[in-house]
Amino acid sequence: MGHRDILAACGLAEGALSGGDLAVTTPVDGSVIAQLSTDDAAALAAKIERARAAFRAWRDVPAPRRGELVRLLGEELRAEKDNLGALVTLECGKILPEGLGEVQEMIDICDFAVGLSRQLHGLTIVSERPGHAMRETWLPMGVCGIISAFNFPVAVWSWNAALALVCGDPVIWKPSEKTPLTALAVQKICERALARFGDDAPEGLIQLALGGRDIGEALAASPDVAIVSATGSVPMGRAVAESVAKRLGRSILELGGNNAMIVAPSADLDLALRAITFSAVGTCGQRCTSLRRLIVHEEVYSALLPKLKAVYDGLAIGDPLAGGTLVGPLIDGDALAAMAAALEEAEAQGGTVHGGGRALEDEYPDAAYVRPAIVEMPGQSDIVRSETFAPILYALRYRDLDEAIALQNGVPQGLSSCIFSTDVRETEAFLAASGSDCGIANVNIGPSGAEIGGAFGGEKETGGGRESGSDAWKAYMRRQTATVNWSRDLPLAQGITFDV
Ligand code: UN1
Repeated sequence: MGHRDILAACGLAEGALSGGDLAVTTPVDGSVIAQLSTDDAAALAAKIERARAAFRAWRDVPAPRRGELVRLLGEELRAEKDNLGALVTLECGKILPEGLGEVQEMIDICDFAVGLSRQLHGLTIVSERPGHAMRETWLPMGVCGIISAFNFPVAVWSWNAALALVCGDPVIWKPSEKTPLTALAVQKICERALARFGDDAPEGLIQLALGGRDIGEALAASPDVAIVSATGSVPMGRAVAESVAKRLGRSILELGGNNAMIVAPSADLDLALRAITFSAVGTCGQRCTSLRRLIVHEEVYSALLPKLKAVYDGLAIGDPLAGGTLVGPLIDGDALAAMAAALEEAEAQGGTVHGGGRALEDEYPDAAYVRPAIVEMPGQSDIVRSETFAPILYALRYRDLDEAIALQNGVPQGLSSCIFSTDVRETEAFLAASGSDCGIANVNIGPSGAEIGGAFGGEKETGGGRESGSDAWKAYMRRQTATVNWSRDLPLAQGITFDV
């Protein structure tokens, strides 16, 4: 399929893709595939107002009925999986199996949210007073703004939107400027689900706002946006957090990661090798969960590293739409420059670089294909402690587990982590309070590729937010504690007497 065919299959007709101020390029070959019109401040304000009105209606629709909308959305996504998956690949450059996997992640979270729509459970609590009952109820919160990044251009929206919608919250989505086409395609899919759902869904329930940083800033600053869920860089998240905190709103942050794998002496090295490769070079190293640091016991280091280098040397780098490709391009030239700069810095800090550099430059002069790099480092220097959104894997040695865990935790980020070991003492130590400090800690699987059923997010500079599964839904609702007196007396709590 040609690029135009992929766009057309997603309902993006050529006429709507020209004349605007926002140029969209495909990382596949660096060509411009659309010129889109963006929203200005006034357009966004109108959208927020519509979402506020939608909230007043949607909050009263029973949650299982709200779930029906998300069920229809999941059905529409199932029907569009191939088309949308190809568009994800075209617009952000991840290989087709990952593009399809991303749409599957959307379908999975829709299924999860449908079940959840009948399980927004609260507690009943015993009262200390006779003839009194207490209960905790979860109620819709308000408009939810979603700011998403280019690397998961649609799945991250769905983690937030599927939950927000069943929780009773309208959504306004500001996608990355680098990936607005997938957002437009998803909006069309939503419109089909809304049309099938009928009149219970108010106008303005699911909206899209295209634009740059100013749109994200305006969403964050608006007191009418009750929740702002933001995925992206640490500086972006910090700006959003400050703006939302200033008005005492609620933010859900999913920011940078600097994810490590500890490879212990007892590890199954073949398994580790496969996990390392997928998590370090998958999505061309542009997942927030990508493996960036390999902390290998000195006993197995010299067995593992040569094998890993051999795997890296044989990686199929190329057109992400073509079958058999494992490594697609970086998103753009800025990412390419950031990778080159990080490798230079790593060398200056004592590193030995294997791989790296541009690939397929003659064939794709305007795209950013690279050879993934392994950098053997003498220690955890500054560059190792910072996140570069590219396939750079820093390899470090360790002698005992305490040292490995200290290295693993010795970075500002706290998203994902893992250990490869068949020694239960080590794996349990890794998962204990004094073990990994990350939101995600895995045993004998890599740090990336999480299922939607668990809560997703991490600590420290990762921002502390949780999205997706488990009880992450609670962040999209307000908790109400109700005490009901069904007696004929008015006893006061704490035994206070107050006779009037
Ligand atoms: C991200 O990179 O922003 O666990 C999200 C994973 C995916 C999600 C990554 N399910 O790698």
